[in-house]
Amino acid sequence: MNQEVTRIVVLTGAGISAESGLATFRGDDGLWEGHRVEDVATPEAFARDPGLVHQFYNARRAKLEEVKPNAAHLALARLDAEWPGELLVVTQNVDDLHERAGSKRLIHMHGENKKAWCLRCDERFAWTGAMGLDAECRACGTAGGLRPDIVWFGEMPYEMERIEDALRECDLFASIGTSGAVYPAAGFVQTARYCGAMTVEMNLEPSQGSIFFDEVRIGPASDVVPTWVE
Ligand code: BV8
Repeated sequence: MNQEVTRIVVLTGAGISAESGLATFRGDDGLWEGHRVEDVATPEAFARDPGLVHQFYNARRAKLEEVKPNAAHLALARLDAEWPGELLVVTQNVDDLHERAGSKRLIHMHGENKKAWCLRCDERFAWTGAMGLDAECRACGTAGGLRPDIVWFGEMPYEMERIEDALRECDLFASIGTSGAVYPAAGFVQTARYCGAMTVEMNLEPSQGSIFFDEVRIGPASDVVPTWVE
């Protein structure tokens, strides 16, 4: 990393967790039991069939117990520990691999699968096991009002003001393992670029937004990210 860079924003997507064994969304495994992600990751889907949506997230939450951070997560955690300037990792992922690798300066803009949100009392809290229709809220004690604390399609991502401030201020924006298919995350590179940042993309293949990047490094994240961090 050259020294005149001081403020870095890193966006990550499902591709950074692929080599840890977590499915991405839009590869050939982009369907889940015959359902398009967009069909099970919406408030309407949850209202229509909460059991199906719980099943979708329970399966992915259970998988988190079997996987661990890979070299790309660990490289970003090293950057977090050693980088003297500003750094913010914004992940679209709802897994906990960045924090397990040691990243501290981290935002989960699409929420976290290991958190529950009670629609009765609006409290959010850690949740590790399966979540069912009769799951009880730890805060208010009522049953049947829990959903995964995840941002679905049509819902506002978390901490957008803080993210947009960081994008306007940064002088280096890096995007890792995302197809550039989902907004507002897919538009971050344009904001950073417009505000004068250098931009680099690291991905297994060119994404929908590759044309907006000054530099594109193609390859698996566990190879490309540690090299970039060095
Ligand atoms: C909002 C949580 C407004 C659920 C997710 C038309 C045009 C523009 C926008 C829209 C539109 N119609 C609708 C919209 C808005 C919509 C959207 O963008 N839709 C898309 C489909 C067009 N966006 C929203 O609804 C967002 N909210 O706009 O709110 C608003 C405003 C005011 C008030 C209220 C509301 C909310 C979007 C969040 C949805 N939730 N996730 C869950 O995770 O289950 S999105 C979901 O997709 C995941 O978070 C995922 O991270 C994200 C993006 O996918 P990727 O991470 O990029 O994963 P993908 O599989 O696509 O790609 C993986 C990449 O990795 C590939 O490129 C692959 O090559 C690469 N890769 C694979 N292996 C490796 C690798 N790279 C490196 N190494 C490897 N080994």
